[in-house]
Amino acid sequence: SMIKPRRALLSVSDKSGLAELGCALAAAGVELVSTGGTAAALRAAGLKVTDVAQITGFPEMMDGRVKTLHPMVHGGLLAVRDNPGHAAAMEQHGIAGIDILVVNLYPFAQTVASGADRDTIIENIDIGGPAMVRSAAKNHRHVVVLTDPADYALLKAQLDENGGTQMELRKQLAAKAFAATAAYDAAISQWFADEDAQQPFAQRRVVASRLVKTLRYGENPHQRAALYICDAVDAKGLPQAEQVQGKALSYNNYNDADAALQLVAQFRDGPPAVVIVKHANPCGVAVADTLAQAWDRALACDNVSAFGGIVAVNRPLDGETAERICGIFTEVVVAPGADAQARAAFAAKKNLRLLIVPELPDPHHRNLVQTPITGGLLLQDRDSAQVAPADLRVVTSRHPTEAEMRDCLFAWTVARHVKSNAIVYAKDGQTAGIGAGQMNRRDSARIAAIKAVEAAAAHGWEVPLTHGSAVASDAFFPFSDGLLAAAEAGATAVIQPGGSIRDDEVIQAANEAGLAMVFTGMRHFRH
Ligand code: 93A
Repeated sequence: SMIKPRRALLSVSDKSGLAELGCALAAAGVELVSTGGTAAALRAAGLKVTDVAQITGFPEMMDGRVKTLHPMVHGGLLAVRDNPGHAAAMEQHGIAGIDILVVNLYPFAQTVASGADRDTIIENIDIGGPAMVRSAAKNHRHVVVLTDPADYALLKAQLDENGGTQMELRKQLAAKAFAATAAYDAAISQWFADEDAQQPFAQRRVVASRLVKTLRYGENPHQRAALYICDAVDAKGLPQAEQVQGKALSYNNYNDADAALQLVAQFRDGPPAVVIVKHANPCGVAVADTLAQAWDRALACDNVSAFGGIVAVNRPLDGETAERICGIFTEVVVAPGADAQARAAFAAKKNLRLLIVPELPDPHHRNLVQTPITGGLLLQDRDSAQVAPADLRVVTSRHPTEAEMRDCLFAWTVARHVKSNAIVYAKDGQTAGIGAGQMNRRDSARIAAIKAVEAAAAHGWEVPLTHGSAVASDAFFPFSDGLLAAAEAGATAVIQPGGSIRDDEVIQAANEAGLAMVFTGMRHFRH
């Protein structure tokens, strides 16, 4: 499977590393064939080059649109060397094999990004380059294809070591080559879609991602799974995390860590905040003067559920907070930094996965989210919209106090990150009870209250945290029962979208219970 190369075709727009590679190939006795600009660059480096025109018998023509699109080139790339029919065709037509292809494409995306005019953009759609890349990659049993200057060193190393290329490398680079042409065509189709202003959404490229790694298993051990990173335009600018320590992240770890990260990002510009997530739902969220205090307050909400949880914080971790987090079994910690003491504290917990993000993502980032359904997928904008203070409408005779209003908004921020039906009680910047994922709103209100009562008993508090709290509901109360359940749990203020045909009944119930209630006009379902 080791192939000693005799001939290389080089045709690159990005000429970085080219002269060096050319020298290495020439030194290995490889004949260099090249297109106009690339040949000039190689000659400038003092190398002997055969023009591709000499091989095709045609000049590069039509402003370079037709340079390498020729059987003498593609025959040389595609011929199966040990196939007698192919060998005969090579013989008959005087086709010499091309063993190394070095191509990088016209810079289409960069041309679009530079604000170039339409004609220039069209001219930067590479045809001959991808065709050669695909030919060489298809025939990787015989040909090695380089599409990225970063890989030149790999080839040089193999030539130095073996005087030839190994199948393993050729296969790996072929896979990369097809990924490159796929991404290239995706960028072109995306540009056409973006041009069609009538239907920008419907034309989105949705499945555009790169395999990062396969995971041990999926949500359950019998499910296969892998991690992909989107290179969709929409995902650009989202920070990626670095794992500092701990076991490999599982499928559920990724999912939960993302839920925690997204929620803590809501507090990006606020005071120290801690989020504890279990099964993609928050089970404790708090802000405080210090991260350590915020941790205590987040944990107090539901320390039963916090066991084996995922923790996210909104500022670099200090040693004290890290020590406290280590006080309970925690699967993953996500933070925009951790100081030396924090790292030392976590180091004692071998399995704990510590993820450092360079910065918290913008909670208003307008990327797309997809949900698979049988035989297809649903695509929508991420729920990144934010209700403006001016859109809040007090609907009860009693107005919320300033403190109640703060609690309402805090609860509202958390509620949008809780699976529907979501009910969140909060007091003084601390969740007091979270009810998630129930099929009716009243049950979510009651479950959150029950948990708050249990937490109070566990901590020896006289009253649960829900007493004197604000309650947020991710969608309107269709009946007054959910609201009454919240009032019974001790809530004094309510925030919800409003918009039910029975709003009047719900408002009347709130007034009778002495509650202050605010309508947001915006719903935050999360299913
Ligand atoms: O216009 S093309 O699609 N037609 C071709 O036949 C062709 N062959 C190679 N562009 C073509 N190329 C591209 O030219 C390569 O992909 C590479 O990006 C570029 C190198 O041109 P030069 O060597 O003149 O700088």
